[in-house]
Amino acid sequence: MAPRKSAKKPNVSAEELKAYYRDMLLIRRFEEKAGQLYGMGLIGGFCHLYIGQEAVVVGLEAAAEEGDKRITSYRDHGHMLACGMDPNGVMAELTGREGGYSKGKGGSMHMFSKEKHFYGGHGIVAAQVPLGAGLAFADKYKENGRVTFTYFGDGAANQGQVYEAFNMAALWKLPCVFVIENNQYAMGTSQQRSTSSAEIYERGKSFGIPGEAVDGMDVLAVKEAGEKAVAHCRSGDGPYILEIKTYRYRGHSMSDPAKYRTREEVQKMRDERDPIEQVRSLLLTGKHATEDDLKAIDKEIKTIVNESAEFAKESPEPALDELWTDIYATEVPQEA
Ligand SMILES: Cc1ncc(C[n+]2csc(CCOP(=O)(O)OP(=O)(O)O)c2C)c(N)n1
Ligand SMILES: [Mg+2]
Repeated sequence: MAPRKSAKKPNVSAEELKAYYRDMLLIRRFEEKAGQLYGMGLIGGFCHLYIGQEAVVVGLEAAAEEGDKRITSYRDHGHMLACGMDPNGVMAELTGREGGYSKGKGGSMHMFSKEKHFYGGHGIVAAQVPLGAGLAFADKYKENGRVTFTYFGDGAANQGQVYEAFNMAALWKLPCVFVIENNQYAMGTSQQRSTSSAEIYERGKSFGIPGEAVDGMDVLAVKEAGEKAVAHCRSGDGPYILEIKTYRYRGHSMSDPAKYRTREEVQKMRDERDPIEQVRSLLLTGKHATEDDLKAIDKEIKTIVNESAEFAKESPEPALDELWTDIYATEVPQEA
């Protein structure tokens, strides 16, 4: 089945469209700044950028309601910004500072926000999938009507624990939207080289889990599919799979020169499918916004991102005695 696309004349207000433009631009500019800070040696450890995939989280957040949960992999900055976490706290965690979401002790892959119902940030491929099913189990148990978005990649979709989670989620009718962010690569391995089926969402069929493929460069298509998935889960019908076909413009992580694909392939995607440009064009051609309106949004985003970088540079390093907090051990050992 061809991936879901949005209608030619989408039924969405100018305010909504502008909000999606703004939210995607925030992620794009934030990630560009993170890339710069990494290059300057201010960010250590792993750093996986989300540039190119912005429409996935922004579209799905548009379909979410207050109290819904989200959990994802290490490529997590976009998810945090899209659910409303503070850019200052995210950037300061990247630079390993006290003002970061994990007090500078977690870094790029390990941030959480109970307030925004964001459950991480997980470095082990697919490990978040059973955890997401567990979050959905808790909500079902509490009968609170909440839904969990469990994000994972095309590479992660080949992990065994995904199918154990599918089985339990289907059996217990858990309110979980399994979101496969198919960006076509798992590190340097393309989907064609690693994955037996072209349509990964179809694997849900053997568990009785419905699903569909979605054009992940089209934020309105993602929102529409997200609304369908959420309604399914909320009505008590169990999990739903969204395979969102997207693309990452940068390497797997900051240390990946991406020699496994051509520059032309990336450039073509940027030129022809960019999710932010698509919304920009909808706004202008539909006369929902003027060039000046968009410039004002660009300026606002630039200010937020610059401020987050300043905060992330100025926030102090964590104090040494913080090494003993937020860990399982409750007592400081007497002898090291
Ligand atoms: C269990 C496990 N195996 C291998 C790795 C190394 N690894 C990190 S990311 C990755 C590729 C995952 O690709 P995908 O799920 O498509 O996510 P993407 O990076 O494209 O977002 C691999 C193999 C790991 N972190 N955990
Ligand atoms: Mg991938």
